[in-house]
Amino acid sequence: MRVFFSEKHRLHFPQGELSGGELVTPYERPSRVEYVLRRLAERDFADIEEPSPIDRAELHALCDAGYLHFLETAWDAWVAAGHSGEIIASSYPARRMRIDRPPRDIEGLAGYFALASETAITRGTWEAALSSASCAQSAANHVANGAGSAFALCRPPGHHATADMFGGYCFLNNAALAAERFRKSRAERVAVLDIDFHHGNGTQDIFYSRGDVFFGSVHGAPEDAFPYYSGFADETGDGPGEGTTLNVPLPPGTGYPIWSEALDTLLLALRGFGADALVVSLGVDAFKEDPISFFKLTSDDFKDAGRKIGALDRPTVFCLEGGYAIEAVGLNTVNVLEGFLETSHLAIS
Ligand code: FKS
Ligand code: ZN
Repeated sequence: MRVFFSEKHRLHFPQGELSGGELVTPYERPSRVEYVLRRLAERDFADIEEPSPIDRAELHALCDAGYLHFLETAWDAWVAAGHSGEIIASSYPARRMRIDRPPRDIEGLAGYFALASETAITRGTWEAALSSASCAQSAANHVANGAGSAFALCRPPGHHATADMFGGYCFLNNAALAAERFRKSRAERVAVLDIDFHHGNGTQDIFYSRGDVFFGSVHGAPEDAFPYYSGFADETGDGPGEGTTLNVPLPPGTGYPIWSEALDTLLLALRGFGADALVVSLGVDAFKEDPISFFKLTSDDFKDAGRKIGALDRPTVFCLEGGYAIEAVGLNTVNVLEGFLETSHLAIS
């Protein structure tokens, strides 16, 4: 399985994440990727490629122009305004306030385009986000050209990012870009399967009224887990997309017996949908030792989950999302890929 990876992810390394009322070292940090690379090397995933440059047209087709302009220029505007820390959003257009008037002031604009305050923007964030997105595009391209599968080693992650909001460590929705690349190629119908512990609100939002892209997710119940305000079971899609969103929220303490049943439910729905290609939002924060999540999966469970996904036999792109039990992130991520390769008949290259 070919891996797409760019060292440019390092350009995004904020010093602070707002957590529990303190600024802590971000959970989503560059070393996560080192552990994945190390495990890939141990398990002979030697085919690692630099992604092609981002396809701007596809990025602009997916995202709001004002949002992209904000991401690209935010750091310079922040510095020009005399701020010395990192960009952290603190004011939001909440209920009944004006979302039709993006402010000129950069601090206000940051909140205008944010969905949460834990995620800082720094000097290199934009370039890192572009490189991450390009990994997803290149991986989808590789699979669209006939490979059975590919792994986009994305960092920063993407599934919380909507067309016009960042947050939850995400800036550009990598999985959605991969799905769109598939749609542009031979795939009439594409499915996104999100097994990250957190609900992929961004991906859901992007495809919510689309009948050609299915979104299925198993995640911590919104009553108890970020992103809190989406991911309920009654979100099923809209208009032409009615029935193409499927959420399985699960409570604190959930282990593999229940989690894997949810995965089976999602896979059955994907099968019924008749997806020509699959994008997996591959977060491994459902792991029992994850510091910010509450499921109880073991490393072996991730391998089994991979086997189940492989049994779908769809051309598949995996996009890395979350996972914060840093030293186990490599093992758990690669276990999913290995399980997949065990059962997928398409996974020849
Ligand atoms: C810790 C609260 C953490 C934010 C959680 C973000 C999760 C991000 C993720 C992604 F895949 F996007 F990286 N709140 N005090 O794992 O879903
Ligand atoms: Zn997550």
